[in-house]
Amino acid sequence: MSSADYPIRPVPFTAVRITGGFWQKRQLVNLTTTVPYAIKQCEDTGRLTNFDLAAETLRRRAAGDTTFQNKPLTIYPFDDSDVYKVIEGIAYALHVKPDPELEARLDGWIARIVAAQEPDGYLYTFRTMHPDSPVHEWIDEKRWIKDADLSHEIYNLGHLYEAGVAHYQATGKRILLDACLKSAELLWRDFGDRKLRVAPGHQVIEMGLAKLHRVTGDPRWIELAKIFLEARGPGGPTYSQQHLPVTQQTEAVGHAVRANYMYSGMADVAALTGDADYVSAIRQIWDNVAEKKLSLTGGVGPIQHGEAYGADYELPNACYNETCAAIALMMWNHRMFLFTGEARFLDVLERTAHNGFISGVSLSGDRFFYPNPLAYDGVAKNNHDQAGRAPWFGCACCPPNLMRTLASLTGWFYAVRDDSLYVSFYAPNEGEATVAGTKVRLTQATDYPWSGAVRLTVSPEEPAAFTLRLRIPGWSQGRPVPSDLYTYSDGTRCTWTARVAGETITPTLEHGHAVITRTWNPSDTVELDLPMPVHAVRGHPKIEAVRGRVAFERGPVVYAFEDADHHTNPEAIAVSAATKATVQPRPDLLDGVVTLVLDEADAPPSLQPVTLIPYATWNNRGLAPMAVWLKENTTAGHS
Ligand code: FUB
Ligand code: ZN
Repeated sequence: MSSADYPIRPVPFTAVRITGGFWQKRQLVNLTTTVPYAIKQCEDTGRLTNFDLAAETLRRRAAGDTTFQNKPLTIYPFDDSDVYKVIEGIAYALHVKPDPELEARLDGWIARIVAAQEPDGYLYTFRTMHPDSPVHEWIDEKRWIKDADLSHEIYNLGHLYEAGVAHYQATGKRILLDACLKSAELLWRDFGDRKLRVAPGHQVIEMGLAKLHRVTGDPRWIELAKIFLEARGPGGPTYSQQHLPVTQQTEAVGHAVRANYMYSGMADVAALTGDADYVSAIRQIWDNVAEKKLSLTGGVGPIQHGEAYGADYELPNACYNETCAAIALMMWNHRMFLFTGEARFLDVLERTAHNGFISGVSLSGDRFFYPNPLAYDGVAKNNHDQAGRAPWFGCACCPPNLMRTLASLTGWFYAVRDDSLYVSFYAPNEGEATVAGTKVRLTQATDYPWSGAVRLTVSPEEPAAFTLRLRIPGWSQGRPVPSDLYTYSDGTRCTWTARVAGETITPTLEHGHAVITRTWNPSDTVELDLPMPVHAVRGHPKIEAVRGRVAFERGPVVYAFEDADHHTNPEAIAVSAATKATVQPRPDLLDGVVTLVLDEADAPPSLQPVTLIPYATWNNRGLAPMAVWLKENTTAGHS
């Protein structure tokens, strides 16, 4: 087990249970619908059978049938990774709630995967089932050679390692973890001496190796992650972040999922090895994203061609913003927080989580968005050739990624450093952390994100002195994002308040956290009140797509106009930033949301009242035009 790691340690997701509200609904649908649905999709589409086909080729050839080979049932050489992500998600689900039937099903899957592994540890169904010649143009005659390009051999392994570690931690069973270690030994033999230099064309192996390192304590795995990072640049494709050595990269460029996975992997390697150069590079890149490349919804990677980050301020509304890119951005931001203790990283994470991430799955849990645009015309087949939320995709990276993230998101809620306990995320939950040697039970009662009133009960086993660090979200201090990329039109800061054991306190703010140091007694309460007015938001003048437009948000939730409410295209209306907005809870709508009703005097009577819904819930009522950024009516004289 590794002792060097992030200075701030997250309280594991297994120690925190959501007890109600926004995330409980989503997590429940994830467990009861998305998990079985994703299992069925992996089985029905042939993703799992690909492993059987690879195993069959191995068996038949070993038995002397030297020309036998199979063809894959699916399109992409990275389809193995969907199975691994689903396993990881199921493992997280099992951790939270044991389910012998599900575990047995997983055992069956894992046996099929292990049977497809070649004797030397190589695991990649598309080559193993069809070894005499490449069965796909992305694959070379030889192993690894085209990984720098598109073979995804090493990418698949990154997801395998994440799954293997999760499965081991959830069940105590070593079978998948052992397959991972056998595969990692092969990587070590092939790459460990640096003679073969391949920069993985799609990152994620770095995070997978960091997890293998943490669980085994074997220093080779983190060394390998470093070897893969150091193989990058100069002169390679920007698309896959091979244009420069990683420590010289200063801007977020290229394919957004690849990029954000790489920045997360660099953070892990830095945490585990103390390599400060990685940290200074990803800090600069993060500044570039927060200042110039982040959608209001917390999505990134707006350019469809190359699924990529754009130029500075290139933030179109009909954007791509892949769900996986949002997930990878959250991973990266969480890691930045674990390094620094700065709440601004969590502010971005929170914005993405409540908007551009959770928009990726329908309220029913079985329909998905791959891109998450901020405007839609009601007809375009922009969701990988499908209009509206889709049942699945040929390239199905997003749904299983959503599923594993939702199953484990309580891992963001709390963190500990020495005698400090960080409260990072607000949602009804019960958790347990150890701070300065004392076990502390934590309970949050709140209706966040619909209300900013949070009642936190802090219950150490016995009276104990430690520091509570409560995140005071940027939005409650008049800053929608940690930069000037978006601003509130009224420029106001709200006055948040905190009370401890019934007494009002005025804690100091450090790195965006209210710091409360005292001797805590069992059942002490902290009441945090974060007022949640509705804000009209404007974009930086350099963002062409939002010039002359305004968006609305409340707390961490971004709102959208959807034609399903009005039967009018959002482009037909204009609203004033000064319009009075009424906050209207609608338990009957979209599984229970809070809507904003704009008292927009200049809208035609047929449009009154103008209702806005939380962006993440759009397209749950059929196809209809939608927009986050509405034309601004600057002539109306509203109060
Ligand atoms: O290349 C594997 C996955 O497919 C990427 O992460 C997604 O962006 C999609 O291209
Ligand atoms: Zn994806």
